[in-house]
Amino acid sequence: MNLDFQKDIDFGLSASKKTLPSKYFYDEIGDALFVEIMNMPEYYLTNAEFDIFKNQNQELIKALKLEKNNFFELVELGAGDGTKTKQLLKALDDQNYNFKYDPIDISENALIQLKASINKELPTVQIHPKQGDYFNVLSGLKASSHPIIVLFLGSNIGNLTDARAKDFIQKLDDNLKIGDRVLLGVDLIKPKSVVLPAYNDAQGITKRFNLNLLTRINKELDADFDVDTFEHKPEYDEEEGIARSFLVSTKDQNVSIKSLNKTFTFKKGEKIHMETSRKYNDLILNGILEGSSLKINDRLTDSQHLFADYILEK
Ligand code: AVI
Repeated sequence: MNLDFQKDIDFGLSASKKTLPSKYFYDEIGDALFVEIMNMPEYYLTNAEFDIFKNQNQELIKALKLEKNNFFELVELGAGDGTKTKQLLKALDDQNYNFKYDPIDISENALIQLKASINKELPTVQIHPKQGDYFNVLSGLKASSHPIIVLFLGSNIGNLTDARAKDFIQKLDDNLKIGDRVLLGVDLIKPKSVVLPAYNDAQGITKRFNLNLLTRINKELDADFDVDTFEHKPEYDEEEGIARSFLVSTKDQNVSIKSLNKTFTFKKGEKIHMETSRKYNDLILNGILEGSSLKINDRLTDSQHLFADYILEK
């Protein structure tokens, strides 16, 4: 039994405005649904960042100030399947840069698959996967004399509230030394007509992705959510630049969670806040970086200016 999961679900559903943490979307089914999301025509984020890695890898290398004769370590937080990163690794490898690649992930399985695919596609790249908490791994690297380049891609920082993103940056800052760099991928603020469909696709994959957390609670906490009685409703506030996903109860109902020994009441129309996806610009990012010693050095955007990879330096 995962006690954090139990505690977080209880806390979220007991709040006056119900909420569930989106970090729990990613069980085995959630991982597979997220792969489907990344392949949907409406979800522009993945293709846009891939475009930067594929078509501007030389510019990335320059902006990151990577030097051929100076060994460096590329540390990727939450590496996934590495599709984008492989473009950069290939460019570095082809040009004989001296580096190693350390993907960090909570999932041992994701790391095993990533190592196998890098060994096959880029056999001369040194890969050292590290399973565990990002900051535990980073603190272990702090003593190294060579530069650390942290990759945090995919607008994953966007799933944190601004307060949590600030905490995250602070912790990252604490675990880096002067001169280390961060490549931070963020989705840019843009019109609702582009953002909202990315979270409300025609095939209903994002809806299944959200509902899967209710199914996970049913399975892991012995609950009786009837997923057919919840509707998926994403919203996007263009001024703030924040997309939020909600599940809305279509009727008055009670849901019992046996492992908590509790029943939760839902009114017809009551919402559960499922996920925050913040979009960025320079001003917002500078606000998040305030108080840390990380500064924006550069930024690259895709050809349609949908997505940005910022280069930060400590
Ligand atoms: C992982 N993360 C950046 C995605 C996002 O865009 O917020 C998760 C996602 N949620 C719905 N679609 C994709």
